[in-house]
Amino acid sequence: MRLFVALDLPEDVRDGLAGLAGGLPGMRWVPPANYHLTLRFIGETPPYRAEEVDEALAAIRAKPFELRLAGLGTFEKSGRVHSLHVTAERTPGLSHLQSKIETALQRAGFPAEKRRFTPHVTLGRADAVPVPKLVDFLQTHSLFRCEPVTVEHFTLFSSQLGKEQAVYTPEADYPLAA
Ligand code: 3AM
Repeated sequence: MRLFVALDLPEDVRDGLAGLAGGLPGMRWVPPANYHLTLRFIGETPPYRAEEVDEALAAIRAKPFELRLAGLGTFEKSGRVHSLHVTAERTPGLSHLQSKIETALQRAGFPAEKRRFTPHVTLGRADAVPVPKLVDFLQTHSLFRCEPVTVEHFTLFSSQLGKEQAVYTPEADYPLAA
């Protein structure tokens, strides 16, 4: 299974984010059901290792926290924008949970994630979006923000890559307790 650890998002936040989708030629918008905030990408994992991942995640103790989504951003590769996202504030609660997950997975024998944690929710992937249109879109929505949400669990997802969109399936939920 191809696994990743993420926060899912409540309906009203999904609705708010879905309101941003549209009006950009060349953007493949993520279906609202697929919105998530990745905490750790794990990748292809055999079943016995998936069980170890589950045990490692289940042992994590962390407190609920407020998630704040505000502002838009893009990721680029070789000077070309490849995705558009809403940015999440790197609050202590979010950073704490992400580093607990990273530590738990390293202890379970997974190699360290080399990329810096940049919390975000991907809205769309860019095929060939005209730059002026993208700049205009980013300016129009620069003040976008969601009501803060209290995060009370995190989730292990499996991902099946499809031709159009990936299918994400929640495999296990892990509560955060005060
Ligand atoms: O949360 P987002 O949408 O930014 O791009 C993939 C998606 O990110 C990312 O994991 C999330 C769930 O699929 N992803 C896919 N392959 C990856 C890899 N090899 C990866 N992240 C890191 N390394």
